[in-house]
Amino acid sequence: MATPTDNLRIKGQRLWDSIHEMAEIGPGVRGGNNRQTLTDEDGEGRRLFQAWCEEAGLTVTVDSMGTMFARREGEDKSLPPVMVGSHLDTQPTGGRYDGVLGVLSGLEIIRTLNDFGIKTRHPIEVVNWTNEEGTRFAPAMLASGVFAGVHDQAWAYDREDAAGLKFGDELERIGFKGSEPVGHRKLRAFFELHIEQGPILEKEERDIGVVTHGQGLNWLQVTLVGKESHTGSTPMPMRVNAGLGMARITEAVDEIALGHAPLAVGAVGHCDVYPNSRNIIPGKVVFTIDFRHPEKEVIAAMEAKLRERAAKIAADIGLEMEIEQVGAFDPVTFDPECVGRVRAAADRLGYTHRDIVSGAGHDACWINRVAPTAMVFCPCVDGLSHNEDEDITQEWSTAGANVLFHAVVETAEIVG
Ligand code: HGY
Ligand code: MN
Ligand code: MN
Repeated sequence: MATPTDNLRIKGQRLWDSIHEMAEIGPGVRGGNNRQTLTDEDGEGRRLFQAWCEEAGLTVTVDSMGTMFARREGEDKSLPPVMVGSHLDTQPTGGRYDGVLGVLSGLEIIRTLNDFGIKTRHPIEVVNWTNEEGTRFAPAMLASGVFAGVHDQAWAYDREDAAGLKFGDELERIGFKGSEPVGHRKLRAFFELHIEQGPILEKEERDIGVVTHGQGLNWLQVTLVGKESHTGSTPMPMRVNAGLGMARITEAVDEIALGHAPLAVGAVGHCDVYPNSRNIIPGKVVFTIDFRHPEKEVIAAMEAKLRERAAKIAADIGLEMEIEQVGAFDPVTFDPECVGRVRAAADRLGYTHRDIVSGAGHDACWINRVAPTAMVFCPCVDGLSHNEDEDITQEWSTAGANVLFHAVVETAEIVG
């Protein structure tokens, strides 16, 4: 059914310019970004986003987890807003588009509505969720998790980074500890545009991914304690090498994931070795395992197998072992009505598309618990992300933002 806005498009060049202006804040060492959550660079990026929102006539509020909501009033102020956004924080060696594309596409929707003087019945709010990445402060999607009632705010405030700094203190330090209670806002729906962070769309030459589901995630932190001693003079049979334990468990993670091919994935991405000296056998290691799969039962089976194999590896070497879950969420099924709007918009606008399951976690995965939620994916070059070489084309960003625009505006209901 034709609608008055069918021929409306966002301004792709304006979006592209904003993305690359944001990318100048917290530059990486190879052309990407290092704008980790609650750092000075994150604060600078937030202030630039706030300035742009205010230039576009939006009212910006900040909640007590630092999440930013930039509101365009609806004709009926009493209606719950349609929210659209993602995250501005990046990995330490992150790309320029992971998260940023989704936040600034939300702003581009507002800019386009302003250009044409279009009003909507529901208010629209552009959102920047705090600490999506979960690198500096585990777990990932921390603020959207508190918003969805999954995490307790006091627990979140106590999360510490590698230097022992607390989340709550750092939020205050950068000036984004807002007064609004978290999760206080009821919403009509939430939409998030994100790069796929995988190879499927580019390989199949599709413009758009219609995200129907998100796979589940399980982060297990393993601590192994052995005995520090001289790497030169300690006879091999006398060693209690925590580093060896980590190496064997890392191999086991790979085997367990491959044992559930083709969809299961597993890796160790973070590790701290103590005392981390060239000529001391590691007395202690702390490392994190990341298991993911679209089915909850398989994630549980991988964890059980890991615990069994790790216990044997530790016993064989004589290591003490502790395994703690530091992050997890079940597989997600997004809202069929919102997903249908994304698919219909891609069709109407003439973009090639396919349904897809998200391999990465997103704020949308938590918000789906408290409001109808859907995601739009655009391709990324070689499926690469969480790497400074992450890259997309302007056409892909424009197509994704156009589909997002139509899904959001249709849900917010144009007036007049
Ligand atoms: O880990 C994730 O999937 C997300 O990038 N934080
Ligand atoms: Mn992301
Ligand atoms: Mn990411």
